[in-house]
Amino acid sequence: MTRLRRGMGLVCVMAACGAGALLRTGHATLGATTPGSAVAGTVTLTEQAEGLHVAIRVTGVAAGDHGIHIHEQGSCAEAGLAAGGHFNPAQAPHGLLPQDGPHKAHGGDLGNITVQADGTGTLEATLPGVLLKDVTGRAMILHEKRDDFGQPTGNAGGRIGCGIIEEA
Ligand SMILES: [Cu+2]
Repeated sequence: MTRLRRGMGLVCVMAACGAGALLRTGHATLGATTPGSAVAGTVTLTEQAEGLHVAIRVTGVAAGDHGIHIHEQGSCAEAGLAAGGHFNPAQAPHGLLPQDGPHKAHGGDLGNITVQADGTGTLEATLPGVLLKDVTGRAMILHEKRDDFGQPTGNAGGRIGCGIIEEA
């Protein structure tokens, strides 16, 4: 029986099935934090055995690397400042979670998304030790500048895009 259930779960991964599936999925729609900005994006989150898989696509963003993190609060007000600091349940230093692991990075440390000359960019990353319920209702923040992984939050500057993570 256990084998059968595992097998069905795997099928769901391939078919990306929705309600009733073993996998939980969530999403966020990123919008600009300031009037007149064309920043937009979509985020899809999928719980997997290795962690929370996050797929991000942005448009209308200046070319180059931009820090992107899950922040503590679920608000995009005040040009994104109301989202507060990084989601950091382990009180860890700032880092790159997929590479550094949960003891050496914040739960929301996704690093950078690279934006092309046409203003689009994509990022796929898996956050080990993070469940969808941990981040549901929190804000995904896209920054003005590159995350240089300096302490305490990577010096990524202003918050140009923001969206609240919801369970799908
Ligand atoms: Cu941030």
